[in-house]
Amino acid sequence: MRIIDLRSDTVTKPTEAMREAMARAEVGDDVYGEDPTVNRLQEMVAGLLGKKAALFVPSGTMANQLAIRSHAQPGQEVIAETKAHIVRYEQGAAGALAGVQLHWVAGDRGIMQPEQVEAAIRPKDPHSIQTALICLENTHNAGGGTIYPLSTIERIRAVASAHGVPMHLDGARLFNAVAATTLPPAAYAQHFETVSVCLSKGLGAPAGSLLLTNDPAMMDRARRFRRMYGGAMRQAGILAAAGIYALEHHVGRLKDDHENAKRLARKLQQIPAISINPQHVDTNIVIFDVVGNRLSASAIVAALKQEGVLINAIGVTSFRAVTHLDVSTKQIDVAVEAFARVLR
Ligand code: TLP
Repeated sequence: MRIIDLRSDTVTKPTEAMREAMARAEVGDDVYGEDPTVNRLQEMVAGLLGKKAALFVPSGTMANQLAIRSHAQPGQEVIAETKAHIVRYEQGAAGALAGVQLHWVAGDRGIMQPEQVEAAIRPKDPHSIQTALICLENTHNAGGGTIYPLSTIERIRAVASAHGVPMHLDGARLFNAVAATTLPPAAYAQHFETVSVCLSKGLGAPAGSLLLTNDPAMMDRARRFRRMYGGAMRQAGILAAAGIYALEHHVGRLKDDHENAKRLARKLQQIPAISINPQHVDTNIVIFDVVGNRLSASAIVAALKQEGVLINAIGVTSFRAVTHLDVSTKQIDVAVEAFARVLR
């Protein structure tokens, strides 16, 4: 049985052509700044996002955490949406490693409004904790792959600038937003002092993320914290080559994943036990609920696994399915048949 793995777009495996690019990569010691392939990737991504500099790091979590550590002082506060990856899935690193407190703001499918952000910024009085950073996530993972409207970002930026607070974008899936809107990545990135992007989600590279900024002092701090956090690698060009290959070959095809996600959502809606609004599927993430079924979420996940379909439960009745380059349209249809059998 061929497994249809919809748990995440992180499960993709490097293609033969990507592996060849990795095998051929010219390498050097990146701690000395001497890996030509890492340098090429950094320049390429900086150019795409319209930033002066990029830093290659092992993971999206590290890119976000370097941003938080480099922007904020211990004892300060960072604003993030309640379901943000930084809040939910980074093992409390902002508190544990940067010594900051996260201030959650509940968005609508992950999207915060400027008025909410403004209300969360602390007054500059001597009693109050100080706001060091505002973090946005685009697309928003737990919100359901939601695209941040550019106009909302612009209005949040205006609030941030009025209060002198910098902004960080968790752009792990920024290229999904780019593929869906056809806006250039720089149109989003220009509003943020720092941006992280991942190569190992829908782009299909085995590992690697980048942190971007225009500010040389910020880049210097991030580079030092990368070393402190154990993320300074040596002949990392092997990984960077996969990233370059992914950016050259896998950005355009992200819209296929979005089509597959919409198809999955429309078909799941036909199953009586499933509650889903296909209109809420902006990109490659499909979040839905199973209502009134005798099976628990973990029992449903286990039953689907028996049928060769892997998904994640993300709540008592909620599930997440993610489309990616290792799942075909045909497999979406096969997966829906498995859902129908399990939830009959
Ligand atoms: N997300 C993973 C899990 O950690 C939940 C997934 O399967 O979606 N920002 C966002 C928005 C993310 O979705 C992720 C990974 C990260 C950051 C972290 O990237 P990595 O896994 O490279 O540390």
